[in-house]
Amino acid sequence: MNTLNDFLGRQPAAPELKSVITAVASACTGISRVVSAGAIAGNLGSAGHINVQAEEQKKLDVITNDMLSDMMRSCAPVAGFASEELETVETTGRTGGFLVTFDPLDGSSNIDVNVSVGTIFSILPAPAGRVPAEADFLLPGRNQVAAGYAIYGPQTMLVLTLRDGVYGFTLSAKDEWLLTHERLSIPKDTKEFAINMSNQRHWAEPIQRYVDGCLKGKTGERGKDFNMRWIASMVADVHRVLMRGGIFMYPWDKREPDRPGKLRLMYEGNPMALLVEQAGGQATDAYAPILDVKPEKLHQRVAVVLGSANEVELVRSLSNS
Ligand code: P6P
Repeated sequence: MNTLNDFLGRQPAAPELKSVITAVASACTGISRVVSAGAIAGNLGSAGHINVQAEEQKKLDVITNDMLSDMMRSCAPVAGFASEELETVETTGRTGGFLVTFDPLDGSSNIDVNVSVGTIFSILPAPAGRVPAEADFLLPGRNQVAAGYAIYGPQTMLVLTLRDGVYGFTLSAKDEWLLTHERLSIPKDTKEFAINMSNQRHWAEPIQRYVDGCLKGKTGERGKDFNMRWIASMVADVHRVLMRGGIFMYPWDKREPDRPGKLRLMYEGNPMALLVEQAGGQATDAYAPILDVKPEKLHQRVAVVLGSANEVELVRSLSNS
């Protein structure tokens, strides 16, 4: 079977980009082993402090952030990186090459109950000839040169795009990433929606209407029954959408009206939006493509409605009407 190395060897991308992807994949191999060791290695539970997101950090949030950060520091084409777990960007002193943003362990609230979690990453061009500043990271998602995630589930998989389709690699017992999924494609229609229903009373009216239509199923205007899923790990929910279609939503809600949504643009919304668009789906903030959002802050949040194109388009038309 083809390895990630074989695959990258066939891509017309710059060797420097390929080495960044190889470095991220290598870190994810290590993270997979650390995550699966769980309680045996004493890695579960709280790290005992609050991160920049005002969320309680798990031990594995810290461990995995350190693993990825160390890997980025030692990867020559990386000029700087940003993490969900770090208040601001870190520069490597090198110039040119690439900027990497990542969520080292997405869904970590699921760790202690052994539910799939993942690492999400986004790769952007670095400014030429100078050490990057935080402002250099604030590029719209359309500027990403590559993006992907690792999902630590029954299999550990790496799902990756270099802007020419979406490819899946499965981690072997010999720590090789084997190409197992070529050109993932999201069906245009679906009968499966993913949203945290406990927030229903807080959503904007168009989202209420859309979900209500799904719940009414055959008895309502949709004329077909729907299924619902909510894993509460974005990586796992989006992976399911990439594998079999569906619509994933984390919309704005009125509990924090000044906050666009819960998920973060730079290392959750943008990389997932690139993957979904590359797989023939749509990814919006309910109104417009996520990839067109101009970032203002490193840790800014974004509403997310992504997946099967026709379903996302329906939400978008309801929201814009
Ligand atoms: P809720 C995990 O904490 C996360 O950031 C995403 O991975 C996931 O989709 C979402 O939050 C789950 O949020 O409010 O349902 O727990």
